[in-house]
Order: sequence, then structure tokens, then C-alpha cells
Amino acid sequence: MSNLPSGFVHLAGYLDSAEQAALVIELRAVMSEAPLYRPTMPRTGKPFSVEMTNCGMLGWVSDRHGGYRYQATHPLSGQPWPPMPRSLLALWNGLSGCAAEPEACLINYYARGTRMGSHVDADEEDFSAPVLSVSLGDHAVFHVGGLGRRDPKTRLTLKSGDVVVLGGASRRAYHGVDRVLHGSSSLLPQGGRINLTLRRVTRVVH
Ligand code: MD3
Ligand code: FE
Repeated sequence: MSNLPSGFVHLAGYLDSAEQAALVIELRAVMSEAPLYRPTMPRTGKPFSVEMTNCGMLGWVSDRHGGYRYQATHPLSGQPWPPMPRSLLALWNGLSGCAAEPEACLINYYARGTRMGSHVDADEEDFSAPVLSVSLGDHAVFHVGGLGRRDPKTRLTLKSGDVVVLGGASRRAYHGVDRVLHGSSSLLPQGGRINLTLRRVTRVVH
């Protein structure tokens, strides 16, 4: 019995193992230029469970005093984010139905035992464009609910190579990662899970 929000499309196994391996090589280059770091929560300064970095013109960041926001530079190095790999731009062009390019690709790294609490992605100006998610490495138990925090949730497993398109109403739905199934994939030698989210941030002029 699944009751997914409208516009939620789960493409299980969309990337084959060669495409996944090629993407990991490109992401290693991105992460050597823009290292993973652990953001902190607005106001409390509590560290996130997940480590993050970005590629593209803009990156999503969070810290105690500045809050959630997009900015053009890595918060530790002060350097511009590395460009988005062309393979990701091609994925967006094939699946998003959005003529404008994605501006941000948030890279989340889930080490053993990490999770992401239920939230809505609301720091973008443009909600007409979908969010496109790519999962790599260990499987994750993911939940998606509705527009209200207490709405019923559907749980599904996101596996390596899965792509999810969050368009329409699903773009504003609550969602999160309950747990990562350690050792469920051999894609990443050190284990864990990488999730990419490609986003449009500024308004698309139609
Ligand atoms: C449903 N990431 O980075 S990706 C995030 O697996 C985030 O790392 C999760 O939530 C992860 O903000 C989930 C799938 C996803 C992304 C955006 C959504 C699902 C979504 C936006 C609205 C509804
Ligand atoms: Fe999210």
C-alpha cells in the first residue's frame, strides 16, 4: 500500500554499474577539490549526522549564525564549488523536464550509523523545477510523507543507481533517511552512501 505524493518518480536501477562507477570517479575529483565537511544546525550549532559538499554554481550550506542558505563558495576553503560533471547535466536534461540548467548539486555522504531527519527542502526560490536525486553505495531506508509533518509516510529502499525525480506536489513533501544498510553495496570501497540532489535555486524565467 503506497501513497506517494504526486510527481514522485522512483527510477529503480536507472544507472547501471559502469555508470555508477564512472560517476564515483568524477565525484572523487569533485571531493578532492571541495572536501566533505560537517555542517552545523542554525542557532544550536549542533553538527549534522551527514557530511556534505557541493558542485555547480551554488551550494547548499548551513551553520549556526548564517542558517540554511545557498552560496557560491565552499565554507571552509572559500573557493568556488567545482563545476557539475557533464554526466549529471545530461541526467538532468533527460529527466527533469526543466529547460534551465541545475545550479546546485548537493553531495551528502552517509557514513555508518548516520541518518537525516524529516524535513522539507524550502531554501530554493523556484519550486516549479523538480529536485533530482541519485543514490550511490549502501542502500537507504527513505521516507516520504505529505505537506504536513504528521501526514502518513511511505517508506522505500533507495539502492545504488536509483534516481528519484521529485516534481509537482512531491517537491514540497516531508522526507528523510531513516537508516543506511551498512555493507549492502560494494560500490564504495570505504562503505557508506552518497546521495546527490540536483536543484534549481533561482527562479526560472519562462
Ligand atoms: C522528496 N536528501 O539532501 S534524496 C536532501 O537521500 C535530502 O540524501 C535525501 O533529503 C538523501 O535534502 C533524500 C531524495 C529526495 C530529495 C529531495 C526531496 C526526496 C525529496 C524533496 C522533496 C520531496
Ligand atoms: Fe531533502
